Amino acid sequence: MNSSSPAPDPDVDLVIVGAGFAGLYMLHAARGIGLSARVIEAGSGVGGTWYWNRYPGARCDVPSMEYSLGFDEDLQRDWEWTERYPTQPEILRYIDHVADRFDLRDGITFDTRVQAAHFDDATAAWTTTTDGGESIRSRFVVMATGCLSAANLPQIAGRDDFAGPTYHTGHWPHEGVDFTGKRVAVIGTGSSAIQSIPLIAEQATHVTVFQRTPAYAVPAHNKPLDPDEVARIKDDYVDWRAAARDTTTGFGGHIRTDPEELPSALEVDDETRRRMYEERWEAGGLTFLGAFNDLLFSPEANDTAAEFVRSKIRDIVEDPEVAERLSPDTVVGCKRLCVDTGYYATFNRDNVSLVDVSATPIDRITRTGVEVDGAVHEVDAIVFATGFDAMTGALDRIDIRGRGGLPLKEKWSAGPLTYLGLQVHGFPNLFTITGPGSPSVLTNMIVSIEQHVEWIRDLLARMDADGTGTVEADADAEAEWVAYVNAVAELTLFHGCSSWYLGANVPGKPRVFMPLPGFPDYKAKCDEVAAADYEGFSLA
Ligand code: FAD
Ligand code: N01
Repeated sequence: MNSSSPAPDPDVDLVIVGAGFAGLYMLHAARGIGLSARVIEAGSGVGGTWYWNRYPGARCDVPSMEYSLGFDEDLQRDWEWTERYPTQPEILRYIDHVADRFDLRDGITFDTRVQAAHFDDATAAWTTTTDGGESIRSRFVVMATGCLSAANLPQIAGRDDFAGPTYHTGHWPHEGVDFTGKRVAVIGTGSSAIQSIPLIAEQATHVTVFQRTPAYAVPAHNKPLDPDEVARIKDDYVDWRAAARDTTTGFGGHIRTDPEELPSALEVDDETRRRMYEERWEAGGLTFLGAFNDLLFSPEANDTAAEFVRSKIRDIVEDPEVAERLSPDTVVGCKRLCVDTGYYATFNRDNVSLVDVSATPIDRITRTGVEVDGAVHEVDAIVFATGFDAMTGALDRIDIRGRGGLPLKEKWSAGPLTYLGLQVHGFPNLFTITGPGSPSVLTNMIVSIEQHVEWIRDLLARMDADGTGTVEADADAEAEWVAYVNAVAELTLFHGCSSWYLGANVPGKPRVFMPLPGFPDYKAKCDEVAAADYEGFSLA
């Protein structure tokens, strides 16, 4: 530490909240530049998302060779993934390996929730308090709290009256759940539901799915990895990762066609368009939306993709009435695209039924079931696959106060305001990893996490070298950035539905599009800011 640090006697240079990919890499990076750091984690182990989301079928849908850390050549060469889309246990084993490999565990306090983080103007230090009764003083606080870590439990009347067990996919019991012989309600049809319903249906006596908005899902075509292909990737891993960082979403660089070289969906004939969608459908995965260059910009182009998926649903689902109910009529990709294994086909099973709650919402949960339109669907267990208070939820649940005691919640009362998604004016030395206003959830999150951690690391190293005490986003830079993020989002079709990207899934949450589309331009901007001696930030 530089001896001219103005913070008198901090306990530690950095407090990092969260021990998912972001918190772990931040700890490693801080230690790498000689800073002391402590991670506080609510869970009993590392892994974040992959520690909590243990529901049947939980997997990533960015391929494993890409959904993995790229900062260490030996790590990426040594680790052997088994599948194209690994399961939650395999990803958790990987994160455990990372924690052990880089000796990170001694820097983490588990089973401890951060309740507050307050900035003291006089000493320019943060005090972080935990539910364990500890107060930790630090120069910096890094919120690695996750974009999808604050579970959203809908306020349905009678929720606590239900006599049987209830589960949220994001807080799944570690010992697993045996649904054999049970009638199960699943509320929600987003990615978590789409992954879990086929497996729950294989076990349960009956599954009743309560659908408010039908989802678009493209097949995963998951498979074991081909050792030859893995070897080829590893031979060229650095360039391969660089190509991924050069795509809008931070993955798929090797199969990418430059968006400028892709045609519009409207400039090809029907047969060519159908063939191109078929090719993507057969390849499987999220790159379906990369078939044409205007699917997220032009409603007419988007509708060709939407109609293609609807035609697939009609092909797969035997009962035309059920197929119709499962078919979305919204913009495909407006809500995050789901990647499925047998989801639509599950509705051909005799033990699966679909209840449409779009027009008549769930009235209440009773002692014995879920009541819709006056009829009770009797069940033995309820699964809430109802998602998360995304991007701001985990931060909102902490009492964060900046200069003059300003609560972050108050500053963000009309929606999140950040500069680069990294900092908030009025909150010096506080950083958010993959915060609102950065590409985060629109990308391969590992790529975004690594970029954020490395950017913060370089800034902290620079501050430490020259004795800078505080860094704070300027008000003007923040206002311009927020306007820019809104302007970029306005160019897209992301406003065309009630998604969690907009906060629309949480009653009362301001409706603001939170992530920024486009990883390469964003990264270039962050690099430019750093090269211009952190333009838009005040270093004092
Ligand atoms: P997290 O992994 O969410 O970790 C945050 C940690 O902070 C948690 O452990 C939490 O307990 C802790 N925390 C929060 N608040 C506090 C507090 N107050 N005190 C103490 N600890 C706290 N992304 C992709 O790119 N590709 C995918 O295929 C993909 N699949 C996903 C599948 C599921 C089921 C889910 C839910 C998300 C998926 N994501 C995916 C997004 C995923 O969240 C990120 O990829 C990544 O794991 C986030 O890492 P993180 O460290 O930023 O946050
Ligand atoms: O949550 P969601 P999720 N009554 O918000 C419904 C990542 N992820 O956990 O759409 C009835 O998508 C809600 O309905 P509606 C990924 O980024 C990835 O599934 O709001 N229904 C919706 O259908 C993903 O996007 C994977 O009308 C109610 C569902 O609950 C994100 O995490 C796997 C309701 C919630 O869907 C979140 O996914 C899992 C109510 N009162 C997660 N309240 C991969 O495959 C909510 N709903 C990589």
